[in-house]
Amino acid sequence: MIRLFATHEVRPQIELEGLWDFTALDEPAGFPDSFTHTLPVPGCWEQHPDFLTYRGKGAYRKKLHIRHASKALRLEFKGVSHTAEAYFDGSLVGKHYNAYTPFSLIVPDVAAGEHELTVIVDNRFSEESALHITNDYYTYGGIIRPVSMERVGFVYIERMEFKPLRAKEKWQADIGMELRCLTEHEYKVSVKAKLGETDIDFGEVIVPSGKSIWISKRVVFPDVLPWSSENPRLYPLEARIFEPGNPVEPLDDLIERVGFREVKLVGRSLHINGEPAFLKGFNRHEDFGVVGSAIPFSLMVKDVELMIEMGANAVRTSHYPNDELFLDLCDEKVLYVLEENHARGLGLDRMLNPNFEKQCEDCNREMVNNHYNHPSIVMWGLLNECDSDVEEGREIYKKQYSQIRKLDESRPVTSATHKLYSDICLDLADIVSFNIYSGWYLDRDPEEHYLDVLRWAEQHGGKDKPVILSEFGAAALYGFREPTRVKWSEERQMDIIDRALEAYMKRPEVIGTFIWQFSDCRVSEGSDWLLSRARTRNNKGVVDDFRRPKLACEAVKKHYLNTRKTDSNE
Ligand code: ADA
Repeated sequence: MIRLFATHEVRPQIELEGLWDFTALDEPAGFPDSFTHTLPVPGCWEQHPDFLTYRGKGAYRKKLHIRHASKALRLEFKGVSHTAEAYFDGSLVGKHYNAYTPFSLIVPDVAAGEHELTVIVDNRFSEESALHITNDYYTYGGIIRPVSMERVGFVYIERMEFKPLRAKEKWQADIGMELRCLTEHEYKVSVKAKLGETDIDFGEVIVPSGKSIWISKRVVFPDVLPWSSENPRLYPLEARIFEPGNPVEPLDDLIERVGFREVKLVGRSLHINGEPAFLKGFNRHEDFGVVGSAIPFSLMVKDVELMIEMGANAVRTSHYPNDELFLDLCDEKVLYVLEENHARGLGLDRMLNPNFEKQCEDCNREMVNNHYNHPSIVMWGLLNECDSDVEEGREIYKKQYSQIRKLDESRPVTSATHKLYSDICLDLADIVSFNIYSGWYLDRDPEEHYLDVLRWAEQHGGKDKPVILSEFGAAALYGFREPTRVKWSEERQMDIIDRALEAYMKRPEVIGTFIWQFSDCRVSEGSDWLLSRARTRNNKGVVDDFRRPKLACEAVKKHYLNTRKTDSNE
């Protein structure tokens, strides 16, 4: 399943889901001529008994029977982990780096008949890869998210952006659209859209040969309902293009699903549609027992239901952009999302890797452009726990804040720091976010520790800014219960989370708490994590990797269900 709604009625689209041929590739890897296995797409190759810990290259192949010749096929990959080279009938058609962002490719002039799509996937760590490194989560291998194949013509709609604007209880929106032309000649089209009962006419537009153009329009919507926690009203926004003079047969379409909601920081409060909101959140990795990062929809629903059952209303996509299906679900169920770019714990040596800047820029752009329309996303996060305490680091933070703000001026931007007494980037953020492990790595009471950190932050760029506790928590091994309540026991984890929530949630400047973490996750096997990560898992989940609840769930419920209203801190 690609999305929770159909994105096209006009453009033919099919999902290339199912069993694909697969073979592991040895170095030096040429183009594969034979295949040894079949593997599911979407899926991680670690699901197969022969590849449980395989780190290397692998080739996936899908035979395609194409009924109608087309000007172009548009292939969209929602996530390939972590590097992809795509070949159509043996010719390279595109490359992409980063497991967690979507990318699309155009294959021109495709004849009817039999064809072959081959994707060479690489999940190795090397100097080429600045973001995927051995880490406190696992970089799985494979085509981990859906792939779709679409037939497009001379001109098509690449994407749409919907920015709702609330003016005196009335709603307007800026609607933008990218049109692409694939012919040698410019192409004139008339562009129309519809949202609810409102028809929107963009008029006639000339799309220059071989190029993209961006068109936009501000539209007033007198009778729409806002997207809110009580009623998460979502509207299809349907755009179509036509040959001028032929308003009956559309050439192409794109459907987005949007909601009317506005995010604002007012002093030290977060306002959603004018109401103060408090984010009662979890950090969540895309990792689930045997399926790894290729989480099927039913298990995404399970995660969302479990979080909501504990009283949560927010999730931080630590530490990378998430599958759009999960974001669709957050739109429907109202889990506010702090969506994070992909860069966890990278020190200056990594940040100065020659590929770092480009790989981050691509990730930021792909994240914001692809996820712009989700009302559930209420803020962007960048560079979790990178080197924000040195001048070279600060330059990088500055660039990324400015890039994200240029791409989207409608959401606040933050960055989770653990440089609690040395960060020099707090002034750049809209919200100050601390990762703070009082009671676990540091034997300090959370309230006293937090107040100390806050005092320091106030004098070092964070004055008068709202605060998020972006990570706090403790590890516990599922089933290890101990009257002594020692570290690693479920009891100690519960105590630490209980005390932390008690300390943080009452603070007036705190607009959100994100427990580290929702579920246990697999980590890289390596010396860095050998001693602190029993079972090669990060065990700080309040549920384990198969979602069995630990005692800490009760502490979460105590605070998230009973203190502060569902989403308001008034
Ligand atoms: C950091 C980091 C997380 C995780 C956590 C921990 O704050 O951002 O990814 O590694 O520490 O468990 O120690």
